Amino acid sequence: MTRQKPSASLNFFGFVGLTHTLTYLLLVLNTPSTEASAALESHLLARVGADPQRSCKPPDVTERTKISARSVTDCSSQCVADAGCQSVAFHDVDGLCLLYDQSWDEDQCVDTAGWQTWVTKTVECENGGQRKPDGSCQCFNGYVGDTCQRLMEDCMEGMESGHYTAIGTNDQKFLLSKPRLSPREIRVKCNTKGDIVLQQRYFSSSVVNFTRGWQDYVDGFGNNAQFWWGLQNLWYFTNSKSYDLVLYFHLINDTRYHPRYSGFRLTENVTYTASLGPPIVDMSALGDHLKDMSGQRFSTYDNDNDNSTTRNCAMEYGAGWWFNACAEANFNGRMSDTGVRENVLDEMFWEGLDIIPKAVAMWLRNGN
Ligand SMILES: *[C@@H]1O[C@H](CO)[C@@H](O)[C@H](O)[C@H]1NC(C)=O
Ligand SMILES: *[C@@H]1O[C@H](CO)[C@@H](O)[C@H](O)[C@H]1NC(C)=O
Ligand SMILES: *[C@@H]1O[C@H](CO)[C@@H](O)[C@H](O)[C@H]1NC(C)=O
Ligand SMILES: *[C@@H]1O[C@H](CO)[C@@H](O)[C@H](O)[C@H]1NC(C)=O
Ligand SMILES: [Ca+2]
Repeated sequence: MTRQKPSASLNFFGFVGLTHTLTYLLLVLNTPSTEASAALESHLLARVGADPQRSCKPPDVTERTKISARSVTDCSSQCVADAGCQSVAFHDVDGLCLLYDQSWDEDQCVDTAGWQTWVTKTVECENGGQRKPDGSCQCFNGYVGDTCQRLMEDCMEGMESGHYTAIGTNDQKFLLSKPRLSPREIRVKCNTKGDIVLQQRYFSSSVVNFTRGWQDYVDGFGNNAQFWWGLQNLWYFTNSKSYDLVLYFHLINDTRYHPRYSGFRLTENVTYTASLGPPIVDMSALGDHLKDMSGQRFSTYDNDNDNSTTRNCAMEYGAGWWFNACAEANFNGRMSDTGVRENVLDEMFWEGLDIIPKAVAMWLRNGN
């Protein structure tokens, strides 16, 4: 049983195919006890052997170690802890546990009453995963599964898999994900609640300009801190699973709001029409100012798909959005540090708030 250390550091986009050898014990023949089954699971052990009733022992060769063990689990863990151990034989009446430095297949196992034989099998933690002391794989970068063999469908799956906290030193991290509909992997920013961050902005001296054309809004733009994730990504995700839309506002007086709308989906991938259900939190303090958004196509100043024949809403609002004719909020509008609403259309605003947010975000949260 060997363990290789990573030979290169992980890099988000170009991580190399590090492999770690994971050894696991396999039951050759004989039925595992309940206790043994638990050990199999905790060590990622799988069972082999066509006839589970068969009792057998390895051929007559000298074992590397002969010890006593309370159970086959106990015997197995002795082997897991021993780097040279390839197989074990356990006698369940006298508790004899034999460790071998070689492995056996079914044909080599000699029928002998009272003995059960387990062998190790070498598997790899894939995609940069590392073997943990309990024998399972710790995955990175959005990979999940017993051997880190596939990408998570979304942040929530990554979080629930236990592989989520593996990278990133702050509370948000970029991972790779592959929703069902997407032909390729997609880079996602995940927050601590398992949400996908689809838009994030705050005022700074190097504020990202959100007055952008169509292709930028389709593909996404910005940097790791201030960005628009992209309509095509949003289309892939919202058509692969159900999501709610959570908005986050951090006002300049430090008040924060998290309005949540049910059922956010883009219904097609040409003009990216939004479908949005009603708010599922109390909006009385804030007012529902996305109520005109559902059913609208996405518009940018160079691609006017809004519901006004006389206006180009995206140009007036200096932003891409699902404008009706036009909107009561401008999440993608210009940010300023004045703290005071100027009552112009192209600034970031939410109708009814006389002060402007210093930070906003939009999150996709798993829905029903
Ligand atoms: C943002 O970009 C738009 C379009 O290129 C441009 O007209 C505008 O001046 C820019 N705003 C700032 C603050 O740079
Ligand atoms: C757009 O959606 C259609 C299904 O409505 C799908 O067949 C097609 O592959 C999608 N194209 C892209 C680029 O997502
Ligand atoms: C578009 O605007 C018209 C009024 O001009 C309105 O009747 C219609 O419901 C709007 N469409 C949507 C999808 O909101
Ligand atoms: C911050 O401003 C909002 C909007 O004017 C107001 O509703 C809220 O009460 C203010 N919060 C504090 C702590 O002053
Ligand atoms: Ca128009």
